[in-house]
Amino acid sequence: MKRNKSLRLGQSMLISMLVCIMLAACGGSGTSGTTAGSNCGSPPKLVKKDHYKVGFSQNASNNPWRLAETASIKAEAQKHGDTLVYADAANSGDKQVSDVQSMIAQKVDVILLAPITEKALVPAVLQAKAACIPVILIDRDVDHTLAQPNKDYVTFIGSDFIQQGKRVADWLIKATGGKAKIIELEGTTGASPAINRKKGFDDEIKTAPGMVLLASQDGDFNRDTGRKVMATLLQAHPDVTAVYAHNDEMAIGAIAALKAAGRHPGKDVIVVSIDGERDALNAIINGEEGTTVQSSPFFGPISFQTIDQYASGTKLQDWIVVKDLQFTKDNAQQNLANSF
Ligand code: GYE
Repeated sequence: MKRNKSLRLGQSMLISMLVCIMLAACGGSGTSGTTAGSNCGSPPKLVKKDHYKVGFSQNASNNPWRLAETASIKAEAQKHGDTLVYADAANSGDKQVSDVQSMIAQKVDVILLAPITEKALVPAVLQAKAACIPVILIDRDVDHTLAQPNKDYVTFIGSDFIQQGKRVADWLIKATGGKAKIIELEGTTGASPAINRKKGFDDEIKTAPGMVLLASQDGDFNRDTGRKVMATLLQAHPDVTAVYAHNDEMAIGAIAALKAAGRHPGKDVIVVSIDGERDALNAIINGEEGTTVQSSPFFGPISFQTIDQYASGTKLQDWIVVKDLQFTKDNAQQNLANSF
């Protein structure tokens, strides 16, 4: 009897050990992001292949920047003979999480993810990790207190947003002789470029006492939202002399709002922004915009090169920094052909 009991105990221990090993092998299904038992690496390794099945989760497709990025990724996937599983989250964090989950279910080899905000996609990043699928973040980062590069995901490929904001501020301080009353149109609340473009700019203008920030509001990186927010803020702050928009789309919207209110962008109000879209370069050429600091959307080549390096076992940096140009009336014309 005693012997039987200990036999049963031994059997059940063996079964639970086996279940543990099986769960570890498939990474478990939890969303906690713990790596306990996971045997596919932290971040998960990518087995070298001639052709990959690559997931690309795009957060939106409603502006030229997003369309240029998607086209760049698609062209490069084709060049490499890779299969691309593409999804557009249409500006919804919830949809983007389920897009990534669907890529996990389709067993893609690796996921390129452009997370809409810093926090919304963290569970999806951790779920991919638990399923042994490496994630490479492109163009926007996640909150590092919740998920870390070289651990939960491979790396972040993207611009230095703080530096972009600082460069715009430096240009504006010079152009205005250090005296301006500014309205700031922010990108999507919680998105890493919105957080850091604000920080870079706001910190820099504090070094010039004549630079006054009148108001700062979310325009969702969107042209029409930017136009509407600008129209409202203009009524409360008719003394505005400069507009800083976190992207070109909102700057173009702000220019429309200024003109509709009888103002003269480029003359009585200086408009500055970030991205390097064709419409912004044209606005610089015709004198309605002052400067735009580039934020390149051409992520195809660098993303697929990073996939190859990762599969070859190259140790990657936590952040692969994309270098940006700056456009003013001196070089806007000559860069028009490469814009988007
Ligand atoms: O500047 C903006 C887009 O995440 C860097 O998002 C990107 C930004 C880009 O909607 O236009």
